Amino acid sequence: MAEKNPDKKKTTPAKNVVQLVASLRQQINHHNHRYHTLDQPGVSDAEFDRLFRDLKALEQEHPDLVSDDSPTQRVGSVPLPAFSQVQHELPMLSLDNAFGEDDMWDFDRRIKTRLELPADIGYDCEPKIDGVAVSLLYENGSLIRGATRGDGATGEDITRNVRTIESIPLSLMGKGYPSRIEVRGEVYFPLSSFDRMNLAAEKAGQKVFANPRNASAGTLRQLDSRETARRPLTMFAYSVGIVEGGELPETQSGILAALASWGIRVNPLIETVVGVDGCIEYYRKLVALRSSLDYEIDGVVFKVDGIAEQRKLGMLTRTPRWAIAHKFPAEEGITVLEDVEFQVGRTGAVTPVARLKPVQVGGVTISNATLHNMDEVARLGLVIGDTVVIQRAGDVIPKVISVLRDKRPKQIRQIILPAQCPACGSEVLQSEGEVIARCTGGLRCSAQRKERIRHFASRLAFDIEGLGDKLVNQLVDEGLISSPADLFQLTLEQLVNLERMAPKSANNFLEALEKSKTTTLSRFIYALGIQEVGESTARNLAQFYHGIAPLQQADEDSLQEVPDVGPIVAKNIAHFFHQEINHQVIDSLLESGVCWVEQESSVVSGALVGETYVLTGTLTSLTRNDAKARLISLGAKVSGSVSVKTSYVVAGDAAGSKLTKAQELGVAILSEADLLRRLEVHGA
Ligand code: JCF
Repeated sequence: MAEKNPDKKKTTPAKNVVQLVASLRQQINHHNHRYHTLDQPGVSDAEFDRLFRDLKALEQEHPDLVSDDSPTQRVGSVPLPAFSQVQHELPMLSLDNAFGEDDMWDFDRRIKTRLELPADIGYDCEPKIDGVAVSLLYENGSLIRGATRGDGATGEDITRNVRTIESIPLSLMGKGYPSRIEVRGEVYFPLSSFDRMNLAAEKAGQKVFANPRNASAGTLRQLDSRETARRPLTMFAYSVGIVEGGELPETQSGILAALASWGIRVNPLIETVVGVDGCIEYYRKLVALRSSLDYEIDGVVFKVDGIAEQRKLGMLTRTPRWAIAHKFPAEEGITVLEDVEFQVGRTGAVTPVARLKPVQVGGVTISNATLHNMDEVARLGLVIGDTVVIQRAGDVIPKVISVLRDKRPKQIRQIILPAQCPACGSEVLQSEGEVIARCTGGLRCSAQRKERIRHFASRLAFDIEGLGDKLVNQLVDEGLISSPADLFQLTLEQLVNLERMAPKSANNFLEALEKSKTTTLSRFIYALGIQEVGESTARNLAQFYHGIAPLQQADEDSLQEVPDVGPIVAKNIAHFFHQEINHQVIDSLLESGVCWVEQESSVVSGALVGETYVLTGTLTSLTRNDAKARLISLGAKVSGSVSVKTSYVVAGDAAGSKLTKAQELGVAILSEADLLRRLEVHGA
């Protein structure tokens, strides 16, 4: 934004000044692009500084000439109070993983089968950067918004921060770009700068970052963009989201080349290969190159190169069928098991947790690892005092993978499952044939209550900012809350009386609570914490029932009509709603103003929108769940009972009363073969 200088007379800049400013900007952008994007500096630092100083001086003399996309405007500005939310118009996907060559061959086979293509497929291969995914929106060539991935559907508006990143163009170069285009990429902290920064921070007694990934995430989420501007973040683009008002090439490699031609930074190691053999060769090459790169990679991404083929393959819940991440093997370390503690989870599961002598693994200090359950402890033959091999892969909790028996000391202690819950003292029971031991205290157990509240507040649930482990412990231990619903009854007075809670933080927390009240039905269902109802099942339930009341009343039979809900999950859900306390919690949440937008919008398009199917009888070439999921992915509804509203009844073998009813009502009847043809025609 231009600031007016009151001492200066308002002058209309002469035409040659306008031209000079434009020329300086053009030169600076050109050299910036060469230096930060192509890694091919064209002038000396001194020469570049001179151009920059000249431009700054001219802009100071003629504030009217300052524009948002001037290279002088990358310095950041005053802190924001908070980030606002961004709804991604197209979801930002994650990737399915392959952990070895077998998984790669399976991936390739699935693709060839679905595409009915016997010939080898062209794959685009990229290093998988261990950074932070961001979305950049360009309108008419100007960068107008930057956002984090968030949960894939909703991210945070970090426009001010991405504008400070030198390798991200404020305006696209060249021509031929669509009038509206969303560029997606991975922002990272170069390793060389990371080490330098941490060393300096350590000397100055300041906060050091655990690893470059945390440093990039922390830097991108700075409310003070001047701080972001001081750090040398950069980005590699890997794909596009929204594209309007223009055409892009019909291959992934072509799209990346087009992005590069518009000044976007694209990894020079990206290649297109043929078939799995080509992918495996690329993977091996990257394993060898890994330690020489100036960024961390945790694997390699393979994508079907043809966009038409990608479209035909479509997606699963949050990952595309046309891409896979071949992960590098996890990193290992050796340390001593000093103790084992038992943690009580959300559903009462009592889990042994290893307390380890702190050890560095892949640049991260590890002092805890999961032992899963007592069967695992027995399988490892583990005792306290043992020297163990631990493994960490990316973000997942480290685990103990083996015991070094010949290092066992004389002084050891056995690991014993406690008979009483360490949190509430209730009996711990392990049912016949079950691996998991559970605390029988239910919601009387403070550990279960805490975990339930933590889950409720977590990112994919209510996403309540500021409600971390410490605050949950404090609130439950002080007796201020015992269920998620109690959160919304908290008062400012109660909060400021807590230890280490300043009035400002208390206010922020109340605001975060208020903000979290507007949610979606699927997040709401997920947040309830029903055993084995994850994010994807919650979404299916939301799409099926369109409301919480019908779900609360659903019986096990009806629940099994929902895609991916089998007898066990149906039983868990029914059991959950059998408990009066859970209805009270839901009522109380709704009374305190929790609400969501009416329709779950995940599938609003598709070839079969408006059609309702009923499946009956036994299908032979696919499961009913699979059929349901594929119909729903095309926008169809799948119902459990036949009515005049039913569009088609699919009759498998030995179809019974539903088929009769369809014949009575004159509803169209499809065979299994008809269904398959229909699914295939529409690419599901
Ligand atoms: O470099 C990455 N971390 C990366 C992440 C690269 C990709 O090509 C990706 C990705 C996440 C999702 N592609 C998708 C679709």
